[in-house]
Amino acid sequence: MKSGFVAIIGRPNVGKSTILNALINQKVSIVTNKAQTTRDNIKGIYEDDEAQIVFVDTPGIHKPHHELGRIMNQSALASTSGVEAVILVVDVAKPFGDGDAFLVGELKVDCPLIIVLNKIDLAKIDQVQSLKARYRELYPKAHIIEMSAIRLFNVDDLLKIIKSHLEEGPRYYPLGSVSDRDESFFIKELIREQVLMQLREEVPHQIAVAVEKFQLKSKAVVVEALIIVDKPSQKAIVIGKDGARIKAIGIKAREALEERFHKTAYLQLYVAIKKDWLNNPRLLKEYGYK
Ligand SMILES: Nc1nc2c(ncn2[C@@H]2O[C@H](COP(=O)(O)OP(=O)(O)OP(=O)(O)O)[C@@H](O)[C@H]2O)c(=O)[nH]1
Ligand SMILES: [Mg+2]
Repeated sequence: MKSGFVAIIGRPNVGKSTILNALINQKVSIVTNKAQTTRDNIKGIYEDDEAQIVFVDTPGIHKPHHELGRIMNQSALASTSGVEAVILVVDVAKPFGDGDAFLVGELKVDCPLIIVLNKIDLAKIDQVQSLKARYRELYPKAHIIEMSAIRLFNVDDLLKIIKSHLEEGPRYYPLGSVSDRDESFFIKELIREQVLMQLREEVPHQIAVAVEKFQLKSKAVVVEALIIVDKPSQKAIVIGKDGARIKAIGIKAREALEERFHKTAYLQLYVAIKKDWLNNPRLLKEYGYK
């Protein structure tokens, strides 16, 4: 069989995680309308009769403002070495800007590059054409493909292009594997996804989730988790008036747990303040960000 690793990189919010989930037809990576949703390199494993492809979803590359941001950029950029191909995802509905130039400057690719112009459902034809011309000039040898990940448009074509660059190789993960991450990682991410979706503006970026307890029983899943914030004002925002917001987060997160485990979920959420955790190496490590 053919096999190999493929990194998915790009600016925040362009649809990298949506593409990964579409490629492997499973929800491995959380998706929200907020930039910087993904914080870790997350592997999603695709397998069919011909090939096993290990996709690596990565955090959006951006100008960092804290240590966590620097770690996120580093892991995204590091994912491009030692892989069989790199997918660079671009939001085709946005004009080429400083953030794109920053990424192009940071990016060094020494393997086949596939540029995905995503969100064509939102773009006008001339937007697509001018962005395509720009990337064609920047990367003359790259494949350029238009896509709407949300509508699953051209996902199969992307797979075909990737397979054309793979060689015979071992099965890196056992048959049936979906990801390299364990259940407590997915629980943390499902809760963080709900926090991100319920909060606006700057606060979501300054939140971490730590799973304190996780028990899988025959008919139930029991979870206790901490929502970690950076300052007291954020704690008040997460809790909301009369506890309304944390209650809403809890309800949605519990539903997500029930959907994932097909069991009744019992979820307790607490909020803790850890001042400046985004710049504290010890706390970053404790919350799983190396
Ligand atoms: N209209 C449209 N929206 C899309 C498409 N693909 C993704 N989105 C939306 O774009 C937003 C960001 O998607 P993500 O997959 O989280 O983007 P990402 O690149 O992983 O973002 P980060 O993890 O923050 O770097 C979500 O609201 C998606 O639903 C698409 O093809 N069309
Ligand atoms: Mg993402």
